[in-house]
Amino acid sequence: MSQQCKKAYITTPIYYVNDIPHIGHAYTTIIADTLAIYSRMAGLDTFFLTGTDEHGQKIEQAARARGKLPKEYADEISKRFKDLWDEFDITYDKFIRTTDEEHKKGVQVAFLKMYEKGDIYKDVYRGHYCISCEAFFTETQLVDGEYCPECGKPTTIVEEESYFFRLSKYQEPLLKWYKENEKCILPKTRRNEVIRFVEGGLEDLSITRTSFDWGVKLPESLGEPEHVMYVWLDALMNYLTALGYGTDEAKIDYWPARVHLIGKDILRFHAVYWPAFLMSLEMEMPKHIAAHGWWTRNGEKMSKSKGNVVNPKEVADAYGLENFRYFMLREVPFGGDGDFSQKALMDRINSDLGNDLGNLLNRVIGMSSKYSNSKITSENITKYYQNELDEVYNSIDKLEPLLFDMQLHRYLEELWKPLSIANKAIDQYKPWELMKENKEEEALALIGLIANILAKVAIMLHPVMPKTTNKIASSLAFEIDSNSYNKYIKDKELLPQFNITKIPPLFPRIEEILLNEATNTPEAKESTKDKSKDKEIQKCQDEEGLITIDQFFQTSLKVGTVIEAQEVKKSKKLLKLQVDLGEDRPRQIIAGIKEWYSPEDLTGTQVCVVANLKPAKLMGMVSEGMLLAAKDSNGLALIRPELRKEAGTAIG
Ligand code: ME8
Repeated sequence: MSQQCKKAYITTPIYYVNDIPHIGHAYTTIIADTLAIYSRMAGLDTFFLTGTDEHGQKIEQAARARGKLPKEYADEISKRFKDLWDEFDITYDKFIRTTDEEHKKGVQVAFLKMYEKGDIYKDVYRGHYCISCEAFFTETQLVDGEYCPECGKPTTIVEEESYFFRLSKYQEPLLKWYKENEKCILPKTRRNEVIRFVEGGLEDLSITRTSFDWGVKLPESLGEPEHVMYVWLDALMNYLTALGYGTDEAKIDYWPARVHLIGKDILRFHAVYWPAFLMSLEMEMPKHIAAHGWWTRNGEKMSKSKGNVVNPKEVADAYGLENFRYFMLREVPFGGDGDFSQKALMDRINSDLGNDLGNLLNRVIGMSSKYSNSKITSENITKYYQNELDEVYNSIDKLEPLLFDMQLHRYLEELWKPLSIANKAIDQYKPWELMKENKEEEALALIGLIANILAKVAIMLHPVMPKTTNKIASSLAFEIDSNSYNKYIKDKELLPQFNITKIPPLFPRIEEILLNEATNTPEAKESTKDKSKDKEIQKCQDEEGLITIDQFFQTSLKVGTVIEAQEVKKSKKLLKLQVDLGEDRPRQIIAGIKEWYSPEDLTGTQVCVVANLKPAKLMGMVSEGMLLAAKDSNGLALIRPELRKEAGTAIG
């Protein structure tokens, strides 16, 4: 996205209403929202579109399965999406539904235009259709002659009269477009994939169906009441109809889109069909089609039937919406897949947000109140700390291109450098010592430097964490808007003299995982009951021998102090231990270590204990834990902490 363009039209996919929103939908929407907030702050005339995709066989079937009419069902689920985005303060300018009358009219206008141009013709479609992906496949594309190559579900054989779009005609123009526009598809690796796919040859695309009727009808003038439009033609057109294409074109100037944000699953539709439709309609090409990767759970694709769907609202409620936004954008390189882990989320909050950002603000608040009556001045910063300031600008200048190239994780990584410069400067110059040495001017300039760094970081972090950064700004007595963006980022001005206000800590430390595994929909919880999830985890372990970090942290490992050890009579192997784990009473642990340790060897020493095992009975005695040990051909050795640690200290 370049700055020369004054308009920024940003879109998410329109989501199918066959399923309620999950973390993947939230991810796309949050990225788009971040770009939209940034664009507005940077003074671009921004239009941010999201919505729901409501037609097609999949939705018709989903409605029928619930005994509902398609529209009634679509109304319900579409509202769930809209309500969630409203609750998440998503700053969309329009929420489009493909059942909107203007949309349907716009699609018909486009169909007629392509038809009159000779790009649409009538024939018979014979082939395979995947209802789940709403996509056609040739015999050779299928897996084992029957299954969808995208989702693995069985396809159905379709033979029906259909209108076709001359996709083959656009093969060369498409290749030309990809080759001449290096950034038309982001990340670039995806562009290469698309080029290879198109070079493999494009067949004309069936764009109407007659075997069901939940879709946009063909234009009346064609006299084909039996036909409804292919759901992807209908859906893709939303990007134009939302601007009034074919009806009231007041907003059409927002076209071309600056960026269509999508998941990698729907790249072919956006990077092949959509530009071909646009060429046929003689509309400009979008600037970027940006495809992000896939969020998984324990390495598996999320799906209701597997019971592993992460509910974004539950995560946001537990960990804070803006923390969740930060995590999603920071954790995974754009385009790559990411496994959702609460441990990783917790670490980002405690470390990046709490330690690096929150503590810095606390330090400024504390130091300014102690040394300067909460007054900040930027007066002498350049005199003492020009180098630090230069380094800060060096990072800040790199940010905008990273954002508009969708390198959001790198954007945040780079944005954290000024924070580290600030934290380092405090440790290096030690304002408390400067004060002792009567170098007050230098000390206050340092506090001013830190406040200015925080202000600049807050502005650039604002699109990701709008409310949190507003709180930082209000503590530093300024407001985040286009004005301050221009002043403090573009023009590199420093803050004027002002008073700092103390605010409560922004990122209270999170000590334990806040959601149990039931971050699921009620349906998913149902399916968890039948142990399908356990089976999936088991499968993941069996196939790859790997576990996720969340699985690891399900095991509670603790340091224990052996306060008593006895032999178990009549047993060659067992010792009975009383182990202090820092709890209100010691645990009894029956351990098979008699061959290698005597009771005297153990009393008073420390061991590592699996502390959350179900108690088991060994020779009639309850054992409330297990010791960690390593055994090879030379015998067994207990695993112990290198240095003495308090009984009950967690290991991990
Ligand atoms: O495809 N990880 O709608 P859809 C990351 N209606 N992103 C995910 C995800 C995951 N696990 N699951 C879903 C459709 N997404 C069509 C789009 S547009 C003209 C029509 C996100 O409800 C991702 O952006 O299946 C993906 O592209 C989109 O949701 C698919 O949503």
